[in-house]
Amino acid sequence: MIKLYDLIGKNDIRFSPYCWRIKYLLNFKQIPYETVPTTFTDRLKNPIFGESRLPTMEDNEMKISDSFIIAKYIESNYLNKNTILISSSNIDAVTFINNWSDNFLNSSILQRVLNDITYHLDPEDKDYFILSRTKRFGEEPKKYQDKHLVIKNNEFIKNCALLNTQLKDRLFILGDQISYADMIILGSFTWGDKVSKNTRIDNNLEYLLKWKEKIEVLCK
Ligand SMILES: N[C@@H](CCC(=O)N[C@@H](CS)C(=O)NCC(=O)O)C(=O)O
Repeated sequence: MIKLYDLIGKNDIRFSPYCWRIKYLLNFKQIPYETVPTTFTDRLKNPIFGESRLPTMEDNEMKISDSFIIAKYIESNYLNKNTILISSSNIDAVTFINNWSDNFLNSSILQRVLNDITYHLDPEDKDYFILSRTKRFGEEPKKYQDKHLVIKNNEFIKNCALLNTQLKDRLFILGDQISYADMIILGSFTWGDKVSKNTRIDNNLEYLLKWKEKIEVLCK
């Protein structure tokens, strides 16, 4: 059975957007899997990871990392299940959404939740997270989040508005068929929802809200 190393925090909270993408894909395709709860510092201590991050997956003696590589592996090795979510006809669009989410949507979420994540970590992980993120962003998570929270028309609001416009005329992110792009974006919103109240979608964005509700059911 597929084994998925899944990032956890305090009280077994699962909050990695990249791990959620894969769990949503596996759930949708009804492929059985088990998760291996893994904290930030478990990953650092366990030599099976090396430079690999979470999610990391083991299947048939193979170890694969990076959510997009994992998703493509699942798509080509579990062909017989349900709909095709990544195909030769949508791969460029899905790749664009993967890059856009990693570079724009996720950073706009991080601006609003970086410090809130620390409340969901056990002491050892919390120390590691604060230290590594302070190094990455050049200031402590609390300062970083506080600074971004006061921005009125911020990046998160703009990204949500863009997604709402995209969903006005189509059922799913890439048209009238569900694709892996839907799982990528839902994974990002799930991350925000799990750790904070700062990434609630505005009630005016009805298309985005309806889409989110629908995909959550389909990927349960
Ligand atoms: N591009 C990678 C990103 C994976 C990633 O950054 N995962 C985070 C968890 S959300 C991680 O493992 N971080 C380890 C760390 O910060 O020490 C993917 O799509 O899987």
